[in-house]
Amino acid sequence: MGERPIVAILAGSDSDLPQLDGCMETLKKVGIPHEVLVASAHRTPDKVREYVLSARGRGIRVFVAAAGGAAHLAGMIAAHTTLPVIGIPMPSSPLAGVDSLYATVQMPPGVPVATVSIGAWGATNAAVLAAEILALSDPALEMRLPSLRAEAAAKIEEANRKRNPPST
Ligand code: RP5
Repeated sequence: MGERPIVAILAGSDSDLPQLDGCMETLKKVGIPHEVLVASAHRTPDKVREYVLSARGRGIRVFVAAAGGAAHLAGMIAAHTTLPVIGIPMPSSPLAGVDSLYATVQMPPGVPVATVSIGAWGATNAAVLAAEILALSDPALEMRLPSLRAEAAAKIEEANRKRNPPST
């Protein structure tokens, strides 16, 4: 996508990226330019801070942050910006994402992280939620959003057609 990114997707590790395919695909489907950065709240804290502080000036409007275990990435981003932050808890550790869910969702009052479900489900929903936020000030995007729901409904109907083929 050649346009300037308006959604920033941060992942705490390279190992999180396979969970995030649905996020990128969904943003692409509705034509939202985005960029992806691997940066860790614990391993590269300065990189996260610098990236977040420069993001608004570069056109970023929504952050999506995916991290696992003691998942502080989304919260750390939220600490440095008043742009909306969507957190995706990753199922990386032996606790399978329950740890990441608690770490991401339990932000103190005043510094919110909109937390979606664990793993790939949450990754897709993070993109949909980002699109819904951006659509509030983008009528053309608003018009494109129903296509996502229509696609999901069509899949259900296709499953029914396969299960109950029309009799000839
Ligand atoms: C977290 O630790 C990352 O977000 C990842 O989910 C998890 C494991 O990271 P790696 O050890 O695979 O780099 O910070």
